[in-house]
Amino acid sequence: MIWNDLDAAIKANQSFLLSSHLSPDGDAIGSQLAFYWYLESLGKNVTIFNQDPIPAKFRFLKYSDLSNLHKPSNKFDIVIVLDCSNPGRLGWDGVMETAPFIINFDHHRDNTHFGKINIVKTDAAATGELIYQFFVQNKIDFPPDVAEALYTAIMTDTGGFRFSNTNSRVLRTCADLSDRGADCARVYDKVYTSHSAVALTLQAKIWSTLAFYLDNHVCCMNMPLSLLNKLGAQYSDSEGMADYTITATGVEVGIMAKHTDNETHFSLRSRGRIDVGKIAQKVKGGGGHSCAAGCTIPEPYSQALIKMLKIIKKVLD
Ligand SMILES: [Mn+2]
Repeated sequence: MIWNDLDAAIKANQSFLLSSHLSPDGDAIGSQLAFYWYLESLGKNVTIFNQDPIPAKFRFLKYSDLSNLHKPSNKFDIVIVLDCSNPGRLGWDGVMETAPFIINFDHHRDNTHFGKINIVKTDAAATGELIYQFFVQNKIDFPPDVAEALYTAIMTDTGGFRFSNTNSRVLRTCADLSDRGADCARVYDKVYTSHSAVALTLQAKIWSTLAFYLDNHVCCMNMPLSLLNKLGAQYSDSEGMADYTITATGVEVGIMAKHTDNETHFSLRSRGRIDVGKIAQKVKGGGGHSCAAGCTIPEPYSQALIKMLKIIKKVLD
């Protein structure tokens, strides 16, 4: 049983590094903080390092101030990589040299099983849900702060319980997390309705780029990354905009593009019929879930968009 392997590996080792993907989201962060608590409670030495900073909206979570911005130079017994489908998505090099033992804890279906232990369950709504299952199966009694971190992980990866990965198991898990002290209204308020004035201004600019293609089956918005500097906004202030691209009836694929002069990153969304993970995989390095995926085309936005629309058109036809 995989939980026993995990349990044994943790018990046999002392120093741990926790890390997750670039632009960490609620699941990446909530999962790390919950696991940080667990390892700390066992008396382990635990370091958290993420290539990108924790967005302000998640800093209400306990331990969120412990994520290092600089890669530790020392070696660890184990690196636990959470919510990250392959080492490239970490955004930092040398994970295999950082520790002799990698634990890969994830729910992305394009996960490359790069760990010595791979806990990859693609039917889980969030990595946080897997950690919850580990805690419950091992009868680990976790405090309200940890329940709140796991609740945040699941709430954000289900788009606030709106996406098709929301099911009765997920809701029962969240009900239990509420019983254990997660404050649902507080988490919602912190994550979804605590924008700064600058963030809303940025989002208004992004909305103004709204365009429809392929007989209105595709909705697209875009943001030049230079806009962030111009407004004094953070990258994370634009998070969540991709989800609005599939709110128009008739739209099958939503595109949110973020671009520099020579590179365009696409976040893709689907209402369910089209598998955007497969669309993203047609671009080198791309991938993701069937309803939310991403890829990068090393070309200016206008050219990259033409390529992306060509790929989508083939799938729609
Ligand atoms: Mn996730």
